[in-house]
Amino acid sequence: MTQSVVVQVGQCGNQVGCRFWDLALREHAHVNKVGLYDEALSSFFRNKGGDAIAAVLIDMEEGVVHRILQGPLREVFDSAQLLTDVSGSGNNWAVGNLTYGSAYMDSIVNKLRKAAEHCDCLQCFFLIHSMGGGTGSGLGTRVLSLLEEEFPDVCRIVTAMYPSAEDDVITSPYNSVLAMKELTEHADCVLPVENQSLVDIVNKISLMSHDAKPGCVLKKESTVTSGQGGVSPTERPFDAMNNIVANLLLNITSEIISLWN
Ligand SMILES: Nc1nc2c(ncn2[C@@H]2O[C@H](COP(=O)(O)OP(=O)(O)OP(=O)(O)O)[C@@H](O)[C@H]2O)c(=O)[nH]1
Ligand SMILES: [Mg+2]
Repeated sequence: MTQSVVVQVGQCGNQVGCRFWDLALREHAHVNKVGLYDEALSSFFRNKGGDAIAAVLIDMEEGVVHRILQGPLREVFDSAQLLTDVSGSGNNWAVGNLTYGSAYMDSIVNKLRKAAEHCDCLQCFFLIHSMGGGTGSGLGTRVLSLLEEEFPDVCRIVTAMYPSAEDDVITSPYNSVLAMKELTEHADCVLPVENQSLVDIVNKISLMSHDAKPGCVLKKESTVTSGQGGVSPTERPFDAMNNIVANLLLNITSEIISLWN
């Protein structure tokens, strides 16, 4: 019984989303050594028409989604769940929200409906996106309003990554303000995550694990500190930060899942 569908939009949404799937699968493999499809998996994975992750991946650039498809996670994504364009939204909220939002509206709605059809008891959509980029903030919030129109009774939980003060994207404050208005109108619950705080946490963790004293609560190969064994063979920028978010989401959703089961 699949109960949640994850919608990952833009570079950040897809990178964080994939980190989440990676950790969820590794955590499940740790407790279910024989790799059987069970009730715990059924909250996010469907077992009809082949095992697949209950997710829709959207990015108006191809790079990130293509990289995901070259890694081990390609086995668990259905190509019908992916939507990409070539040039991205150029860090412009309006291009994501209005230009791509209108051009791809039908195809996004079809993919969302298809994902929902595979669920016996759909309870929740999890949207993951950045507030600073054009696709994540613009198209991401357009998807949110489409979800409200199409599935008014299904809960919409948004994980929104806020830019740090020294963000490279010059338009990120504007994009964030425009996206924030949409979140207040269309989301049921927003988990705001600030990139600067993630950087601070990563630095603190790295300090703790480097001068690990006896009795230190942090294990060396903990999934909080390292993405080792995960989807990408080498650590990429944002990986350590995204590990923190993926752990946060995993902890939150395990609560929801255990309540439902
Ligand atoms: N935490 C985190 N932040 C990210 C990641 N990738 C990008 N960002 C942040 O997200 C903002 C840029 O948004 P992106 O998600 O790259 O942009 P996009 O949604 O792909 O939109 P366009 O590239 O304009 O089409 C900046 O504030 C970046 O610092 C990531 O993997 N993790
Ligand atoms: Mg992009």
